[in-house]
Amino acid sequence: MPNVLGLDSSTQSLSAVILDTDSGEIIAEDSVNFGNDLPHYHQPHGYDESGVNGEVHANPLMWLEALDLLLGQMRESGVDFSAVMAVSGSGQQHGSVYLRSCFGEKIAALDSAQDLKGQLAGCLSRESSPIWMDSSTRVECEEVAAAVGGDKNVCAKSGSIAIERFTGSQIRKFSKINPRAYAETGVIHLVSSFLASVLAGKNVAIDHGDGAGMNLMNLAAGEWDEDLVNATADGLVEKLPPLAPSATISGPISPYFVEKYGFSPTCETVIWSGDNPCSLIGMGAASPGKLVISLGTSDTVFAAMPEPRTDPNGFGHVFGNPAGGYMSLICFKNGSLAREAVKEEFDLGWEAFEKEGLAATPTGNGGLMMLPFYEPEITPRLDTGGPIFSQEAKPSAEQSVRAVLEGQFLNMRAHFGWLGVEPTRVSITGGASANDGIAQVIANVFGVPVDRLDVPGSAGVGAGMRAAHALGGNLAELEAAFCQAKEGSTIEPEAGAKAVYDEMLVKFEGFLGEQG
Ligand code: XUL
Repeated sequence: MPNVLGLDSSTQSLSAVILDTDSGEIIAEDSVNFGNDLPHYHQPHGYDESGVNGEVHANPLMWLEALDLLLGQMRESGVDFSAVMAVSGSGQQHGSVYLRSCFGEKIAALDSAQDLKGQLAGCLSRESSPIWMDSSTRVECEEVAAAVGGDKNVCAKSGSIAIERFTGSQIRKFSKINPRAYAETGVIHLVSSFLASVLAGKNVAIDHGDGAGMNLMNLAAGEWDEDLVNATADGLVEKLPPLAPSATISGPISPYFVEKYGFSPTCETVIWSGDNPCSLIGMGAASPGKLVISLGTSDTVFAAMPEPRTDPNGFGHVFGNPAGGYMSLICFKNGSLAREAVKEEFDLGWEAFEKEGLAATPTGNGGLMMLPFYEPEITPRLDTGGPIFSQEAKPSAEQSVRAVLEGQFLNMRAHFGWLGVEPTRVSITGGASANDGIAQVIANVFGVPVDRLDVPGSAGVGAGMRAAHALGGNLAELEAAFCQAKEGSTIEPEAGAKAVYDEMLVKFEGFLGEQG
């Protein structure tokens, strides 16, 4: 089996991994950080920080320049792209790129003596791209929902209620504030399909994984939903690329990359997906049964779903699973944000969150509970104005550490039931996943073993695995090769702990309910 390249265009960086599917090894890895390596865009964290009223945009030319820079620096360091048989990628979800009709012709005839940015800058009909952090479209969400009979209908059709960061409301806003530029737009791509098109040298499809994050795709049909598209903006259907299954091969890589970086002219391009669908693959969780918890600034919970279901409360999302079927994604805003707030309040180190630190307090914290919502939470949608405790006396530092962790993972348990997934294992990823104490609380709250995988950047690895899968590779074999638990890293639940949390969950749900 061949070498495959997985790219990951995330909020802050563009990274690449080359997987040798014979040996099961990652043979090359590299990354470009937008803030450090491309400082002239003045977007130190990958987006313009001067946006007002919740607007968060990024410069799409920065993503193009990053692609040239990354491939160039890999080639210089001796990477042989001629051995790569297929390439796919992962993009931060929801972000959109607005292009004139000439984009298709331009990417079909790129000159390898010039760069991507210079040749494609003139194709942008909107200079900046709204990204997933943008929350400026409350009004447009309400308008779209009202036009199709309410959020219940939006959710039943698209897998999510109308969400500010999702692409549909962002497109609607653009069509309202700049109708002329909207009219000049020939094609609207996601970050994923934009970069996939550049690699393929032609406009390619949006996959069902990322397409589901737009509030425009009919989840059951895997096609654009006429009602949602019409409710979003005039003439939108002609501007949307087609939708296709994630394992779609879009043809050989554009000559630009052959001439400039030494790719083989027979290297296949596979359409890209969103970072969460790619992570599902990269975490070895493509089949139902495994729950993945990603511990980041926000925490996310995702899992393959045995059947399509939507969250009756409207907090969770359903996307296409790149391996076929569906996946869920639930996002909790107060992730490391809340853990760090406790750490800072008591001037603690991370060892306070390790097993030894947690040993100072009992499982269940003697009944003390915390709603760990330092910032307004989105699951559930609740603004408590800061954390709330179930007792009046001020908790100690040790009690607060346990309370924030138990509160976070009980809140996850309280909100993932609609998936219909009874997890037999939980895999954790993200910065805080290395912490044994945090992993132990997760194992105890869910009552199942917790694995830490040996995957450096699950979205990029998942993109590479998707490329191999599209070429005919066996996904189970790819998972066995690339998604193994790190040796000695599995944490088993402690005896009796699950029973404590089963009882506590009922009280926690009541406590949540009291907040209205
Ligand atoms: C998911 C979401 C984020 C982005 C981050 O709905 O908004 O996870 O995909 O890259």
